[in-house]
Amino acid sequence: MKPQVITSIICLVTTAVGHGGVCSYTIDGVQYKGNLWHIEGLTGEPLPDPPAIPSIQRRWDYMPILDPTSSNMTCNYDGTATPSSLHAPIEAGSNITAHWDNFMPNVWPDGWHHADGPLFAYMAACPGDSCEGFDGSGAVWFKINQLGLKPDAQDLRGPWIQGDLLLSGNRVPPGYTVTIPKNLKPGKYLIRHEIIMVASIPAQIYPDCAQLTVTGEGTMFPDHDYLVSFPGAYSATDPGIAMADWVMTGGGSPIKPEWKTTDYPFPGPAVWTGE
Ligand SMILES: *[C@@H]1O[C@H](CO)[C@@H](O)[C@H](O)[C@H]1NC(C)=O
Ligand SMILES: *[C@@H]1O[C@H](CO)[C@@H](O)[C@H](O)[C@H]1NC(C)=O
Ligand SMILES: [Cu+2]
Repeated sequence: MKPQVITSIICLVTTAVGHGGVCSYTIDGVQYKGNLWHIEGLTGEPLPDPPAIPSIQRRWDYMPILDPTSSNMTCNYDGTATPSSLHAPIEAGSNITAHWDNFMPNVWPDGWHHADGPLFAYMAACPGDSCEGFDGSGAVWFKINQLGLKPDAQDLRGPWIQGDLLLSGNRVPPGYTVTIPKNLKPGKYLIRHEIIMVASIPAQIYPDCAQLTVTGEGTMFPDHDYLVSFPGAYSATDPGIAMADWVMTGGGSPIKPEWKTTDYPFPGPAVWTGE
């Protein structure tokens, strides 16, 4: 009996550590702190709200979203801007890097724990001249980037580019770098980074939003074919989301015939490049 008890405790802890989100961003060499906001502690005890720090990031909870139609899909939970919310300046055509980490980056010695599944970046134009108060609802989101398998993958079991976010030993989480489409018209935007961890059923979804001021000479904006809502863009039965029984092949069922491909069916709309 004893070994089993120990195993399940380790599993619990591993599961908690394995959750997390985007803890910081880098734009043009400037690092922006994230806005992680715990609603409960390690043993599930409720925690008081921490003092709100001015941040470009919407506050978020580390628990994964297990239902792709949940209201938490927009900008995580609870997705509100901090009282002195900031917008990070970024020129269209330049890069932003999102650094994922575990849910207590100051406590646990290593970072993002998942390796299987895609990475996405979406944007939404904020009405007016601030994103503060904009909740990201409606068909406002367009996809600017998506990453799936690594070039050496033989089938949908991976390896996935998500695995490159894994961190061992040092405290600078490697990031996911995307380029703001260079023809995108200037304005205030939310950027929504997202990891889907497909190695369990239901899949674990980790979105996080941040506020940007996009500058530059762009004049373009995606037409409605590219615009989706969150929740709304995905369903739990999307073939790129409901995948777990094959990923668990390590100890589980054999690979399904439909996963013998390197053509991963990305959920959501086509990528808008503005070209
Ligand atoms: C949203 O996320 C929070 C924190 O993880 C959770 O307590 C809440 O139940 C979620 N809401 C929905 C509608 O799933
Ligand atoms: C911007 O990101 C792209 C894609 O990751 C990369 O190829 C390019 O080298 C980056 N540019 C700069 C200036 O870092
Ligand atoms: Cu996790």
